[in-house]
Amino acid sequence: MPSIPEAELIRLQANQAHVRNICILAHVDHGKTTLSDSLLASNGIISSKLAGKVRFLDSRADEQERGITMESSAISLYFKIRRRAAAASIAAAANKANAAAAAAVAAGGVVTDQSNDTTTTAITSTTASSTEDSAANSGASTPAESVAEEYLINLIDSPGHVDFSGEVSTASRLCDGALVLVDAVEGVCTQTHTVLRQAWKESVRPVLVINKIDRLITELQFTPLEAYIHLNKILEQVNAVMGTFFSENVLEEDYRKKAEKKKEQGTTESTTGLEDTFSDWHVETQDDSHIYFHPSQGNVIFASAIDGWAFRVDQFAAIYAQKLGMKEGVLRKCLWGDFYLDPKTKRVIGYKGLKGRALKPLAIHLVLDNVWKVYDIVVVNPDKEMTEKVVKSLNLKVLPRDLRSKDTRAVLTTIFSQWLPLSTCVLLAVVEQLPSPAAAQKIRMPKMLHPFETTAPEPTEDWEKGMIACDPSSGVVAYVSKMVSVPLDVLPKNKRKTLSAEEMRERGRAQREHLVAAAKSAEMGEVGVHLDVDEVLANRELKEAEDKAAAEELEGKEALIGFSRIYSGTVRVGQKLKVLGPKYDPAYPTQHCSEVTVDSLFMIMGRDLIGLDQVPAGNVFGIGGLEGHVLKYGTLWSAEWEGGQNLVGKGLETAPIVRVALEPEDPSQMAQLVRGLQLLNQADPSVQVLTQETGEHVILTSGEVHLQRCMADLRERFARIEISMSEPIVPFRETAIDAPAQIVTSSAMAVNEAQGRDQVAKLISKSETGARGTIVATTPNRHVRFVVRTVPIPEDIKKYLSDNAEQIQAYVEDNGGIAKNNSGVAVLTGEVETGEKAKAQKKLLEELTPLFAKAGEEWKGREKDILAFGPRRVGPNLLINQLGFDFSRNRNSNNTDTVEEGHGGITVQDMAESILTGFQIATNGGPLCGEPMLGMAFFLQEIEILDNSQEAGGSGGEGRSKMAVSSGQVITSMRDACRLGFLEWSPRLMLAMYSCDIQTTAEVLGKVYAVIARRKGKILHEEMKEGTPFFSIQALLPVVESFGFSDDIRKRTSGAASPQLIFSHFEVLDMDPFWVPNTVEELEDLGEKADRDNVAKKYMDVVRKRKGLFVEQKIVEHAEKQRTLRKN
Ligand SMILES: Nc1nc2c(ncn2[C@@H]2O[C@H](COP(=O)(O)OP(=O)(O)OP(=O)(O)O)[C@@H](O)[C@H]2O)c(=O)[nH]1
Ligand SMILES: [Mg+2]
Repeated sequence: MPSIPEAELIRLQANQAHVRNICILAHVDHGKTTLSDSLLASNGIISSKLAGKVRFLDSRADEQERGITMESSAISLYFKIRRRAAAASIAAAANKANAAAAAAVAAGGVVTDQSNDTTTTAITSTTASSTEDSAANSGASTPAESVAEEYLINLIDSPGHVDFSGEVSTASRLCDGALVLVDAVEGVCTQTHTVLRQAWKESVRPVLVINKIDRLITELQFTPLEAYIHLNKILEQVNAVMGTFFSENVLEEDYRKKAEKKKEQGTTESTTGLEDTFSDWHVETQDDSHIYFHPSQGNVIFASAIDGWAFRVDQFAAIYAQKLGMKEGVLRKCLWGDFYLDPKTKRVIGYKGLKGRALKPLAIHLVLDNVWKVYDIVVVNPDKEMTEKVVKSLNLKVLPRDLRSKDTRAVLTTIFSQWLPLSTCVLLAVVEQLPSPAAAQKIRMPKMLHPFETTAPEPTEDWEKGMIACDPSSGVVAYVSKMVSVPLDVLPKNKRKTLSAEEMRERGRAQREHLVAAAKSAEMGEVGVHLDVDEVLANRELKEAEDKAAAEELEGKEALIGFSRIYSGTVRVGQKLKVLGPKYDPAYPTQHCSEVTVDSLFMIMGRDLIGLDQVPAGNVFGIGGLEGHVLKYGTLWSAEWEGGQNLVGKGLETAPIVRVALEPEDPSQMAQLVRGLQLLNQADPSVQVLTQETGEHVILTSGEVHLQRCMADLRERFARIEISMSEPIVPFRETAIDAPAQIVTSSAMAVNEAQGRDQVAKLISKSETGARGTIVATTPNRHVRFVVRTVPIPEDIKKYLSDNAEQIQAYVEDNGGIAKNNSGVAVLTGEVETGEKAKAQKKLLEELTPLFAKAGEEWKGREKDILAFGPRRVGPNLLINQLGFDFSRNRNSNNTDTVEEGHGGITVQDMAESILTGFQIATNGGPLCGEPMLGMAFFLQEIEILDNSQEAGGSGGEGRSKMAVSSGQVITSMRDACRLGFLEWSPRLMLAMYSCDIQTTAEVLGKVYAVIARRKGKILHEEMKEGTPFFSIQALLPVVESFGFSDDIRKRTSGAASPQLIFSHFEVLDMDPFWVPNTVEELEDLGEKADRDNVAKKYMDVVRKRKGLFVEQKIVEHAEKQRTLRKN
């Protein structure tokens, strides 16, 4: 099949109604890349024989090697349909109405029924010769009554592995429609949920593809009836997921409406019960039928990507309608569900009409039986004669040589590629079911621009109108969702032009003539320029060498291309545009905003790029010249328009949890590493690149596979040097629980003392009279004394704080207020000026109040005294003011009466900032191993300025310098007091946990369990997948134990199981890291330090060692051979 000329594709970009931007989404390994292969083959990009085998879009070596996609790739495809004129007009009308029911035109419009009932189950041709999708036929004469329609389909293949979920969000942001694949055997998996949710959030319309149907036939050996039941179950599962999104939405909207109404009515009025019933009733009546998948709606495709076939049931409706004497539209509705063919009356009957007869549903009778039959005679019980008969009856043109092939799978592919070609079915569904950019933007844009409004206001601004109308003549608005790094030699301007065969022949001829002429002139001794053959050859070599050198220079260099979607206007090369960064805020139009000149534009064709001069609204494209302006994503805005709007959305990125420190093997190559890291940071939205205080370069990745890909990228593309990598650093949290007091304080103190603070420890000591966790601290200069009590936060509040970091952030971040308030400390009830912050504060207080009230007397009402959250001002630890006076007010404010004056004119309020800093430092690194604390509250109970300070008194100036000294000392004292208070309780480590989903067969179940148990995982849930021999297991696994886990499982189960790991939460490891054996038995069993058994201690020591902290351990220096006493 010849490939499509570039010019055709470029021409189609401008025809908006005929453009579709789609992505393929699914759980890992459900067949996305294999499916896209068939689509590429239809455009002649790869040979159709190789489709499904090469996985062309997995262009990286590691992708091919591992068999999973790691980066999304885009490609533009051409699709041509020829419809009957009448059908085409229906289609146009349907398109206009944007009705999903556009399926009315399906392939059937022109299908000729050429079936002869030679086999028992009638196999009928739905050959799509009439809906040809290739350019091969584009030149052929078209029948007078048919109309050709051409489409441009911009397709993005996304990865399914959970480590790369970030790529799914970028892909769905750019697209209007999605093909959501589900493996017919595995059914709905975790990532299927995730991608469906992402599509829902982005208002991307999905089409469901149930892939790998062949596995039901050949692997599970289902009968068509069993398969029908199984497929229905999958449909139910997917629809159930869609249903939850819908009801969530409705409830949310309902809540919002109610809130708005309340506001209107004034806050004093409370809503009556009547309204509630009204809204409940309202929920029930919302029509949600449009969101579900059903084969009769045309939004479900059944496919086997590997065997290259796919169908929607309406293809069969077209054929059988005539045969059964029914209207096509009616039959289409009956081809899936409880509909049967009454053999006597030849009429379609419902379930009631069965009257106890055992008839097959139409879906089996007319659809599945046919597919099963072909598999049966070709692969399962090969029967050459029958195959030939069937091929003939289907009127397929298969060469006898192909039919006789020993490779039954190849025969199968050949038959199916003509009977139910995958690309035609899928592309047709895309064209009919998924919206054009203009239709999609009408719905998506208002949601994107006003995510919090129930009904978006009428557009008033030009840019709003342009975006909603997808107007190519308006100003430019585009969104860059990702920076892709491409080798420089791929750029069209650097590509050595590939010559066509004709050009090459022409060139050869010219050169030969030249040589002959030169030889002749030399012979004849003509005067003039003497050109000898050697010289010509030498010239040529020189030229080639130059070319080669130029190519070599480009080799290995990378350029960054913005992967973008244009919503409005037409972007042109050389145009000037504004770039709005992700932090851009229309309120501050000059910040995070810069200007760029468009350097180049591209159509992305997998690993190739086609240079463009302009791109009109509604297309996905690549853009050059953004390097240095866009880091990971950004918005492009017409330079003529004032202001702008930030289009950056919320992604799916999994929290980056795996952290490694990197350094070049050769220290002199540090600069390359830094440059490489910069590139990596830009090219991958989910990686975080940091430089730690220690100067170490650290990357944070979302999982092990992601880490390996980043390392491969760094080594081979971005830095191109050898890099050594530290052991992965896994985060822990430190917390304390209220267990009976242990005799551990001595050991805990040992840690403190070892840190060289024994002297301080005397100044900071346990209060003799106070409750558990109360610490009295005095600064070394004995100027300030304070009492702080540490208490573990009750479970409910802790959960709230951990889950609502965003809310807290909204309160703290917008908090210019805190800085303005001179002392820097503001209680949660403090006055705040700005709207957003006030809202966040109100919400926080509202939600915390009942939780605090429930937590007991000690907590009740304390939410109003929260001075700070920590660490980093947003964490799940609290500093609470229990002083009984306002600690936050500074002396300049009016209520001086509460201010306690100390000596030298220094007040306790002057120390507020230091107390706060001490608290932040302590919560950022606890006493166990310097990891952040989680769930600790610190009650500041007393603070005073002492008059017995050694250098007390003095004038104001002296006082100020003393204050500087004291504030420094207060910071360290506060930090140590918090840490010591923490140790007064029963300290525990918290482990980062992965939630882990594994699908496996019963035979290897035992092995999977063994691996999980050895790595200290916990099985949460185990379930047999109904109707299949598969088990699905859910487990929790500590991240520290997870390295090599996937490989381990794969190896032990010979590849039968592969886990998906997603970071879930931090969990308390209920084991005292300071526990040492006390009884004689324990000592005998576990040794003096029990380091074999105390896992918590082991983890703690590893971290301490890494951080260079003191580790209590015995080193045997002069070991002698041991003798066992008992033997002597
Ligand atoms: N039996 C069968 N196997 C299939 C089918 N489609 C794909 N496969 C196989 O499933 C495996 C995964 O296919 P891919 O296309 O790489 O899956 P993917 O969804 O792109 O995977 P990721 O991109 O890593 O998420 C490959 O071994 C394919 O050969 C199918 O229709 N039937
Ligand atoms: Mg893939």
